[in-house]
Amino acid sequence: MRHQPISSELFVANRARLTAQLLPNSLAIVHANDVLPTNADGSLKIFPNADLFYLSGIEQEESILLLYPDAYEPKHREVLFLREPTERLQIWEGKKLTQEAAVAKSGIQNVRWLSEFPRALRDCMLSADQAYLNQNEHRFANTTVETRDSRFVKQCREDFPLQSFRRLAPLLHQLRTVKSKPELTLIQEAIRITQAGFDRVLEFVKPGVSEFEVEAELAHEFIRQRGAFAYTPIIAAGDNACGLHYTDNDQICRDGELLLLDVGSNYANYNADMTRTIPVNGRFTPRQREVYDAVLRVMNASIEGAVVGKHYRDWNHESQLMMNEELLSLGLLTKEDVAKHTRDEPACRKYFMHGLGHPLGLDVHDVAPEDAPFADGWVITVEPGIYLPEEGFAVRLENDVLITADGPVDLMREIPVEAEHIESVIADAAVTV
Ligand SMILES: [Mn+2]
Repeated sequence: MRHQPISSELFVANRARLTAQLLPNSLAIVHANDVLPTNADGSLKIFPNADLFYLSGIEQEESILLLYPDAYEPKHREVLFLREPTERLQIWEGKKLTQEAAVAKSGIQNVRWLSEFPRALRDCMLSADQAYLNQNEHRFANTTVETRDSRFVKQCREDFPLQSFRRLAPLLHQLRTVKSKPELTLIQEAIRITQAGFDRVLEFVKPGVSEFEVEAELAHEFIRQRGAFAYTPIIAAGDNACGLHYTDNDQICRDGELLLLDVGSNYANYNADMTRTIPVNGRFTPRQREVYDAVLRVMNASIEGAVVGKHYRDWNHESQLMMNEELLSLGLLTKEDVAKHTRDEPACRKYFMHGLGHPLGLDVHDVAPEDAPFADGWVITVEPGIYLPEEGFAVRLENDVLITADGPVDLMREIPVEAEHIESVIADAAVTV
């Protein structure tokens, strides 16, 4: 992996936090993600399983983590099972983790080969009172394709029909939402790399460049800094920005247009998620500027409003009320429209149709406990937007924010966002060239 080594203390601490939540005499098992097939004999690069990484720092395919803190046999208390790095495997697939390397990465002392897993599983299943099994329980997850974890659940139900199974995901959601110091350091590194990519785009963009050339600038900067795209970037000029999930990035950026960039770098599996909207020729038109400033005011006020104890739905609703007022000033809504506003039918929905933000971490749309209020240590995105297909542009701005007991901390406060600041950086870049 390209990222710098991470101290195993992070993963040791994460396992301690999880095992403290398990019922007595419980087993918990987490699997790596599948390497997904493409066409013919092709496959995608593995996308590390966030839960396995969180608990072990292991990113290698087919790995299995078994936790049984109350096991009678000390060797069963914490075990990592890996593919055996045979000579043949290393010739065809490259270097794989040795037992020593896996111990150093994870802090788990007992690292075994996969061939020993079935026997260990049977031993543990027959002495544990219950087994916590994992599955993707993100509310909006696409579950069409079965994961290794979900196939394992089926197998366990067949092989151990009288065992009592419990859901691991709610415990992991609760733990993963609250970021520890080392995790924040990794998120901040992802943000720093994202900022470097954006700086590069500010120097690069001018009328006539294509969206994919902008994407290439970002890719260059992210990869050279040990990062990678956290998600397929949205590089959308003009009215392309009005399609919320536009990722073709195949059009030309024209004079007078705005360019919306929804991009973030990933670093060591932690993600940044940023949106900026910049003028292709370096100057906002008066109309673009008034819409821009409206979105910026809503973002700044929403960052201020991201406080401990607030529920997402209320925070989101507050942003809609602010947006109603902005849209009224912009002549996009009438007083009658605003008077009809309800939580279910927000007046601003025609121009601001998506949610205000989401938790961020090992997943871009990170897991979080259902219906819990914001708490100290959460990292969320704040991303209001106004979409005007009739006028051929959209503005969305997005910063990542750490919620603390002392108030919100804008983790992207150093990335240019004021319209005048953006204009001056682009102007300076033009002079230097
Ligand atoms: Mn986002």
